[in-house]
Amino acid sequence: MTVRFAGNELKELILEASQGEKYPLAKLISELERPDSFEFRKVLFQEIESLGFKSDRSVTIGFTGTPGAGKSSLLGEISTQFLSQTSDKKMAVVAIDPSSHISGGSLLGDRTRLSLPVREKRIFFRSQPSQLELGGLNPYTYHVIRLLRFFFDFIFVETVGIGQNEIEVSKLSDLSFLVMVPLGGDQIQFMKSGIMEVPDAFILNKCDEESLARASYHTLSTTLEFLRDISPGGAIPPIFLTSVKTKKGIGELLDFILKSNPHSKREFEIKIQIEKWIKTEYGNFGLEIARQIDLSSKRSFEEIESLAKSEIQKRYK
Ligand SMILES: Nc1nc2c(ncn2[C@@H]2O[C@H](COP(=O)(O)OP(=O)(O)OP(=O)(O)O)[C@@H](O)[C@H]2O)c(=O)[nH]1
Ligand SMILES: [Mg+2]
Repeated sequence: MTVRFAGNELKELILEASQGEKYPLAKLISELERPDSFEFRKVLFQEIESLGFKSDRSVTIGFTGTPGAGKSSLLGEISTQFLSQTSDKKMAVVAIDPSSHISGGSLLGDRTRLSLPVREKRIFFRSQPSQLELGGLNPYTYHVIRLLRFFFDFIFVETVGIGQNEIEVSKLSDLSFLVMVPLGGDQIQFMKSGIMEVPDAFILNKCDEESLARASYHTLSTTLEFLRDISPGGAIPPIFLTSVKTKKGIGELLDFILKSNPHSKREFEIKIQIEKWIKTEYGNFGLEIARQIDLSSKRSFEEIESLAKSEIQKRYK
């Protein structure tokens, strides 16, 4: 990669982005979304760390669910309440959009049903076209999230889907929600079949009506009873009943998120993401080799990436 940023330009972009300036942040993200971002990533993350930014206290929150369950609407309402309930916290939303075309680096996720002041520095939106099948995580999502973690206290990742996608998002989330609507019989069947990784919490959205809400809550919590036998401590995940229409339950949901102190999965995260990248790039053959190398999570993603790459290429010859 040629050097895209001369002199102090990168440092200035980082400092401006850290202040919540949207254009510099969008510019950094666009660089991370290039297929050949390796050199840039190396320089970027080194520079950020040398400037003293830390990312370990940021919380990543996955919002997954069936199309149209109201994920974007919920995140819109959460954003609004976030601004009034907190004074010094910052949040970002990354929406992985299965259907829209490339939004040309738009500053506001265009499908987030939201109109917040563009100048609001405590909130940042980004929509990423999914380059895989329906709702699949974008290959660059992980690096974008890594960057955002240095600047935002909370990062919400919205993806469509249930099953595999839900699992993909939960791999990089500290806290994952499954958003459903009342009487989603298919979804409940799906859960029963045990394929799905259990999210940290459920949201039943569109609970505009009390009776429907109660019935659905009952169905879902009964379905989840089986978890008592298999989960540590016999706990079942919390279920939030929300309505964007009546604003019901959203305050409680936000409260839960703000107070959450999730058990970080970061130590496994790099390994998981490295293996995912190797599998895409080199298939099972690469994976086998990579598993023999000491990919200690103490190193940065880029260091492990380049080590794995050279080992795999050596063995290919
Ligand atoms: N009645 C009612 N409608 C809602 C509620 N939340 C969202 N909607 C509506 O449901 C539709 C889909 O909402 P979105 O927020 O786009 O849903 P989504 O899950 O982000 O959809 P995709 O990103 O396409 O998967 C919109 O027409 C919303 O206005 C709610 O609580 N009650
Ligand atoms: Mg949406």
